[in-house]
Amino acid sequence: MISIRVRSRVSAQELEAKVGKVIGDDAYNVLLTGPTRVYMPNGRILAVYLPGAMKGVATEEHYEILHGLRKDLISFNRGLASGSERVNVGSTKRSYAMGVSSGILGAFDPSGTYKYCRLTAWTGKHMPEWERLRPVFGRVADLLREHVPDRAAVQQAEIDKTHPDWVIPGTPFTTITVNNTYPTGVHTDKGDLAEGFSTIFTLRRGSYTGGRFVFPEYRVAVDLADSDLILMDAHQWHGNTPIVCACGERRTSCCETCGAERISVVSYMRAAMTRCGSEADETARAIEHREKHKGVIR
Ligand SMILES: O=C(O)CCC(=O)C(=O)O
Repeated sequence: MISIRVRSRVSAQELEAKVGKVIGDDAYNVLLTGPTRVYMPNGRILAVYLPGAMKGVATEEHYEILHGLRKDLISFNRGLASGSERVNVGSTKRSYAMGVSSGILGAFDPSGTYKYCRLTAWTGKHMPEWERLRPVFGRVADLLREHVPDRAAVQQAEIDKTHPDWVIPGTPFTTITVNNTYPTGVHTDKGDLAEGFSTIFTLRRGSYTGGRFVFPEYRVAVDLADSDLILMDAHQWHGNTPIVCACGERRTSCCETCGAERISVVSYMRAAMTRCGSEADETARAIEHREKHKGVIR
């Protein structure tokens, strides 16, 4: 494994022009092609790239489950990461980003109309599939502990304060985001543990170009191949280049014609999960909230 330390970052002005946008290949000049540790100018770790690390771990069975999510889980809440402008719908105060195939599995803290901690709807409805996926996250966790032990330990300390009902057993993760074949606009992740570390592995099918994962502030990129893993500081700006499938089309979903598909699986800890009670406590809180607002909320 080689280590590199980037010496400079782009100006705030140059970066600002890229925020929320899908960036091109002109946004980087270093492309990682083998196992690499990347440090920021301040000496802190930016990322660890582990090519092929999930080979034989994330199997066809796991691919089928993750592939099956693509139509079930469309999110209008990815904000900057959707690579689109938010628009207001009708006279409501709510705004929505372009719908992208991005779903959340595992646990989530109170947000929006949900005033309680919960397992996401997909997780609750698909327990057998969720349990079959869990060993994959266990391997991601082992690699995080091996390669970024200090940040993994900080995250584990927060996990130890979190009720086990919300923790993926044997891991320092509470939550998983699964994206299918769309380039994220330049964004930083929100709600995950600042002092922890995030992880992304990819599963690829068919043939496409692009979808490169870029840290535009440091002009570093990587073309995550099938079963590659990157451990990364998700609080640094990151995004993808456009994805063009073998039919020649720019994709924001997997191509049903040529089969081009890029699934990215992000495993992390939601910082606010330490404040959740047990699942039973949170369910009681949800029922109480619903009773109080009968007819107003779902
Ligand atoms: O798909 C990728 O490469 C990036 C995913 C990502 O940044 C996200 O889900 O926040």
